[in-house]
Amino acid sequence: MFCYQCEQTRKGIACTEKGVCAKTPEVAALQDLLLYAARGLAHAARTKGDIAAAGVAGEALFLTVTNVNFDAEDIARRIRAVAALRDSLLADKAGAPDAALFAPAAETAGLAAQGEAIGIASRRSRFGADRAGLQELLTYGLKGVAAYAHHARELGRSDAEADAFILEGLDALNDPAPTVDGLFALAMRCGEVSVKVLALLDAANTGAFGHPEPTPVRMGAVKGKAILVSGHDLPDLEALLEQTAGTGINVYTHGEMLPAHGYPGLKKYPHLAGHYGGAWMLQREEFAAFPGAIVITTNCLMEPQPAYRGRLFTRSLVSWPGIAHLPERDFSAAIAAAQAAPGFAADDPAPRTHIAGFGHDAVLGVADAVIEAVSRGEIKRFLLVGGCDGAMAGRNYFTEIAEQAPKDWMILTLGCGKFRVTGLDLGSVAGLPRLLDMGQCNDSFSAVKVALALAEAFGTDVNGLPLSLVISWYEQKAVCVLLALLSLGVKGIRLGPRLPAFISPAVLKVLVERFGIKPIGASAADDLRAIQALGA
Ligand code: FSO
Ligand code: SF4
Repeated sequence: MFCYQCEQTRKGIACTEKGVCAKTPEVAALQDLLLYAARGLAHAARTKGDIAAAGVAGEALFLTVTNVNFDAEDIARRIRAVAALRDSLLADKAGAPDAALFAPAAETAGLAAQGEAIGIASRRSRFGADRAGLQELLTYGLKGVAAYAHHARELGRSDAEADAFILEGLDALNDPAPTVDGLFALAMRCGEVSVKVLALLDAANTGAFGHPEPTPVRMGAVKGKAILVSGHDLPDLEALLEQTAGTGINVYTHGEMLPAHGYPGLKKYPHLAGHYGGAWMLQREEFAAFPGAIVITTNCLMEPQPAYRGRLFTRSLVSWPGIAHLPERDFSAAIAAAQAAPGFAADDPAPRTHIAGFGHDAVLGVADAVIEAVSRGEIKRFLLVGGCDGAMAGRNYFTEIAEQAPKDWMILTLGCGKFRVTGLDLGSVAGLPRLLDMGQCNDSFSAVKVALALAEAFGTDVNGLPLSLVISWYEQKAVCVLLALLSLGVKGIRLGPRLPAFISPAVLKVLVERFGIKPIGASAADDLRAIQALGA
C-alpha cells in the first residue's frame, strides 16, 4: 500500500499500512486497480470516439476520493464492470496500453494483488517522484472534476468538454514516457476544466433549487424524531424532505450539508429543522449522540462506530462493508430507523444561529454597497478562509486568522473549513455581516464569480484586488479547486495545514515561482502582518 492523496497521510509522507482514514491495504490496492481500469476504459472510449463512458470513468474517480468507499466487494464488482465496458468499446487492441488489456482476476484477493503491482509505488520507481507526483496531481484534480460533474449529472446537467477531459486526462496517465512539462500542462488544463465544471454545478444547483438567500440556520435540535443528512448531495436531501413530509420527523443537516438551508427549493420544507454538529471529523461523537437515523450522501465517511452502525445509511458511491446502503433515493429504511430511535426529548435550550446562503447572487446583489465601502476605505480587504477541515493539528490557525483579522476586513468562507470560523462573532462591516458563508466546497464557483466581478468593477485583475486566500485542504476536491484558482492566475495563496506530500520539492519550486503558493506561516499573527504589509 502506498497512498499520499490526502493531507492526513501518515507522517506527511504516505500511508503504507492501514490508512489514517481507515482504508485497508486491500481496499487501497483495489482502488488503484479501479483507477487503472478507468484509464483503460478512457483509452478505449477515446479510440472509439465515445465520451458517454466519462460517466462510468468519473464514478471510478469520485469513488476513490478520501472517505468515500471502503467496501472491497463493491470496488471489485466495479472493476469488473469497468473492464467489461472497456472491452466492449475496444475494437482494436494493437498498440493499446496495458491498462486497456489486463484481464481482471476472478477473486477479490487476485484483484488486490493486481492493484498492488500497478500502484503509485511502482510508478514512483519507474518515473521518479517528480513525474509520479505530477501524475497524482492530475489524478486528484480529475477526481475533483469527476465529483463535481457527478453532482451536476445527478441534476441532469453535463458538459461535453469536462467529460472529454476526464477521458483525456485518464488516458494521458497511460503514457509510458510522461514528461514533467507535459504533465504540468495537463494539470493546468485540469484547472481550466475545473472552473467550467464548477460553473456547471452552480447552474445545476441554482437551476434546481433557486439562488441561495441569506438565511438564519438554527444550530441545534428541536424535540422529536430526527434524521441527519451529511455530505454534499442536494437532490438526496430534497428526496428525503419529500419522503419525510407529514411524518413528524425533523431533518437536520450535518457537515457540508449546512448550506442547503439557503436554497429556496429546500428551505421551503418546514421540517428542515436545523443543523447539527460540526465538520466531518467530529462525526463519531456527534453521530453517537444523535438520537435518530443518519444518511451519508458523499464523503467524508469515517469508520462507523457500534453506537450508530445500525442507524447509519450510505448513498450513491459511499459504502462501508456491513452498513446499509440505499442504492436509489428511497429513504424508507432510514425513515423506519428514525421512527424506531428515541428522537430528541426536548428542544436545545440555547441554539446558536448561523447565517447561510451568501452565494454569488446574494453577494453580487449588494455589490454596489461593497464597492462603495471599499472605495470609502470602510472595507480594507477580503480574506477567504475556507477549504476543507481535518483532524490534524495546526488547523486552529484558520480560526485565529479570522479572529485576529482587522475589523475592516471582510471574511469569506466556504467548504467544511467554515466550521473553524462559524462559531465566531465577527460582527459587521459597512453595514454588512463581516462573515459571509458562500456554501460548500462545491460552491467555490461563487467565490470565483464574486472575485472576477469585483476585479472588473475596480478595473483590475484578481491579483489587483485587496483579496487574500488562506486555504485549508484535506482531500482531492480541494486539489481540483486549487488548480482552478491557479488556472485563473490567482497568486499568493496560503495553503495549510501542510503542503501536499505528492508535490515533490522540484514541482513545488515551480508552483512557488509561477504562482507564489506558500505554506501557512508559523502563526496567524505572522501571516496577518505579512498580508497587511501587502496593502500598505
Ligand atoms: Fe469537506 Fe470532506 Fe467539502 Fe471535502 S466534507 S473535506 S474538500 O469531502 O468536500 O469540504
Ligand atoms: Fe492515508 Fe489519506 Fe490515503 Fe487514507 S486517503 S490512506 S489517510 S493518504
